[in-house]
Amino acid sequence: MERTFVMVKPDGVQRGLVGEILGRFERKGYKVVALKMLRLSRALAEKHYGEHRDKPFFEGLVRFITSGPVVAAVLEGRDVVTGVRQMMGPTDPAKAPAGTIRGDFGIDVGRNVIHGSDGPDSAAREIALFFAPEELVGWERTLDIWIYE
Ligand code: DAT
Ligand code: MG
Repeated sequence: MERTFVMVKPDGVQRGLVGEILGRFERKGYKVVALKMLRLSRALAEKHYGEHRDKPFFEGLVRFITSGPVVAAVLEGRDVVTGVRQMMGPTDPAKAPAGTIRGDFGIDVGRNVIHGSDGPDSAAREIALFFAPEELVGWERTLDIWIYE
């Protein structure tokens, strides 16, 4: 089983979309194994978005992501990294198909409501950045026989 990191961004929290977004992942069949609300420090935001340090949008991105609380989660499931990215849709909501989270709830690329790791390596890095090992809860879900053959 694979794990990924997702984060409802400050716009998603302010707009009351936390339940809707996490609910989509739950209904898909992914299992929540860690969950918390926090407000990112500038240091954590700069680390999280380190790959974008030299982009023109970096400063605005850091200011936005630290502007209010976020809800961070770790999801577990088969091929969950790819599956979550598909459910999120492309970075720019204008290009995101209806039915995806960004397509359904976003308009502007700078307000695209959700973050999700883009690969297994970034998933491992981001999970470790946001959660201590003891915050990751391994649990048996009796429902799994109805989700996985
Ligand atoms: P994603 O969040 O789909 O992984 P990314 O890693 O390329 O996309 O960029 C991180 C975030 O930065 C993205 O969610 C929104 C913001 N961003 C990306 N490209 C941008 C742009 N051209 N203008 C403004 N913000 C941008
Ligand atoms: Mg990214």
